[in-house]
Amino acid sequence: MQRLVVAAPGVALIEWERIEQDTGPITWSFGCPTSSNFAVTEYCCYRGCPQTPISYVTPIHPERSRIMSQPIVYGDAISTYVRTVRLALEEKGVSHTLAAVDLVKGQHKEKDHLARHPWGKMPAFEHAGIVFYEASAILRYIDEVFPEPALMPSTPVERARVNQVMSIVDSYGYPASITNIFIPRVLVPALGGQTDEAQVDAAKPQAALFLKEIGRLLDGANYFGGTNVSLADLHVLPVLTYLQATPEGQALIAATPNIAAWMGRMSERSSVQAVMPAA
Ligand SMILES: N[C@@H](CCC(=O)N[C@@H](CS)C(=O)NCC(=O)O)C(=O)O
Repeated sequence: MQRLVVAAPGVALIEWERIEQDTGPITWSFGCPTSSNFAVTEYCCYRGCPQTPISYVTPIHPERSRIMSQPIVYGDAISTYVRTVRLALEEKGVSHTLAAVDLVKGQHKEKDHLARHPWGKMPAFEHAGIVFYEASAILRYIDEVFPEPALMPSTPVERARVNQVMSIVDSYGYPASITNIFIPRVLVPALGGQTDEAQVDAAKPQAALFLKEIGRLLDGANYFGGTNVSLADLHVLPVLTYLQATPEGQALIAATPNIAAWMGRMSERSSVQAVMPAA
């Protein structure tokens, strides 16, 4: 389904949903000021309902209509990377669809999802007919396409720090915290298996270094990018939330007071409450 915003003389913006995408007459459903829940063919509700030809209505710039298309996030609500992407959309005030791909059932390794993501990971992302994957690429795309509020800071030094923190999460923080501590400590037993203690023990120094480094990079600032929330904050939070659910993680976070305080600040955000209500 495509969305288009049109403006007509003397009429505020009207949002249209295109319900047929094939050739032939264009059929739209739309929220009409005088009548709702009906479809029209080549007519709109401008100047009375529903007899005005659609040609009376001028589409806004194509880029604007692209922006109005609603994104789809393919993944599982419990995935850290899915959460990061959904947090960015929430921060932007962009409504989206979560197309469920069940992580525990292994649906990310099935044909449908492999067609979106050949490595069988989540999330995959769709917007305005384009499908792609890799959370950092998705996050930067969201930040560019939906401009307000900016989720990257304005100076090169601050942006470098945001990019550095995101990369630290991907390269070192996620493997130590999630793959080698949270999953064996919490997920494996929840699914009836046994924790590999050697795996957890071996990961502890890496998780400690992760906490120490992001604590140093946050320093006394409110957020990783400085004054405002940035992509880095949205990248780190879901990982630390799961790490905190382990005894090892709790101890590490408690020993890094600026990170503990930052987690408290983040948990008050409406985006966080919407995407990860237990955080
Ligand atoms: N490099 C990927 C990593 C995504 C990733 O590792 N996602 C996890 C869920 S949080 C996943 O799909 N795990 C399933 C698996 O590894 O089989 C990205 O940035 O999007």
